[in-house]
Amino acid sequence: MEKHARIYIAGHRGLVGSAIIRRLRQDGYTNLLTATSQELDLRDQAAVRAFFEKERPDYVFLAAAKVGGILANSNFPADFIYQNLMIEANVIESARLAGIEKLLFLGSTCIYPKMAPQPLKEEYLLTAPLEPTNEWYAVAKIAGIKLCQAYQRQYGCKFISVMPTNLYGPEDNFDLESSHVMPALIRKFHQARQQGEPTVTVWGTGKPLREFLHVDDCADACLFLMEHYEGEEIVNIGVGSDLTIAELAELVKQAVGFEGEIVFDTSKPDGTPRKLVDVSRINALGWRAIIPIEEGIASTYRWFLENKA
Ligand code: GFB
Repeated sequence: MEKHARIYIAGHRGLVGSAIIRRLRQDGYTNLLTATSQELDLRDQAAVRAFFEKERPDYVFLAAAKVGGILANSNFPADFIYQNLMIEANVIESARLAGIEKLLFLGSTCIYPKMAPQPLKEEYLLTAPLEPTNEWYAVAKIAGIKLCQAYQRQYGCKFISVMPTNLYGPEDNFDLESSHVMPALIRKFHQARQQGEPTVTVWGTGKPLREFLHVDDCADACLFLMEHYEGEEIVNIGVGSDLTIAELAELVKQAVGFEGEIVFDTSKPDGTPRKLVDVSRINALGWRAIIPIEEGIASTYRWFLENKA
């Protein structure tokens, strides 16, 4: 990507989009294109086509999506499947019509089967049933992957798909009902410390294993793949190691300085038992994550204190 290339970041206010913007600015890219959801409703086909025709971006990072944690995914299946399908289909088709140079689509590791062998290799896609708590979101993300692959085959478009593992960092959603586990725990431990509460409740059994990637590492990987990868196959982005939710809760407890007890609410779902990605493909291309989880939790907690507390 040339420094003056016109780069559209769809979803620039979200966790991933905002990290991609920070990174592009830091690297000296000057011609960044964004639109808020009030300015452009990505579910509106005519509006998205008109936007691409007028703005004519060279590169697109498709980070816009309806996202949420395990409870939001279970409670709002229609929103998760419909909104994501519309966003992907509209942006991808409009990008083709506008003749853009290249597009990077952000998927998710929940596209892999619930009981797939670990670590999750890219070729496990569509080999067995999905995790029920997020199958609606996963089906939409799989459709996005297939759109990119189909457009590569039929039209020769350079549309690539990447699958980041569970992400966290600045600009995350810290709402306890709809967030993912990392921001939820940061907020819960912080509030419990502030209010002198004796316990913090963690959902599920604490036994599920998750891998956590700092969003700045994810943005770095996205820029790297935009520059160096053109294949039809999906590419995982992760750190290559995981921990239990109970271990994560201990780390957040220490980072926040909470001294009470952790209690598990087993009436809440665990979700998929393990979700560790195989990172050999992206490692072989020459990329690896560098932000240790302890450092990432500490900096995310600082961001939370400065912006959300
Ligand atoms: O991050 P999370 O909501 O989503 O939950 P998934 C991960 C694990 O943390 C589950 C547990 O076992 C939760 O039960 N957990 C413990 C909590 N305490 C909490 C809490 O206070 N809040 C939340 N949210 N979880 C998501 C998918 O699955 O992964 C999305 O729903 C997406 O579609 C995302 O793919 C990456 O890791 O289970």
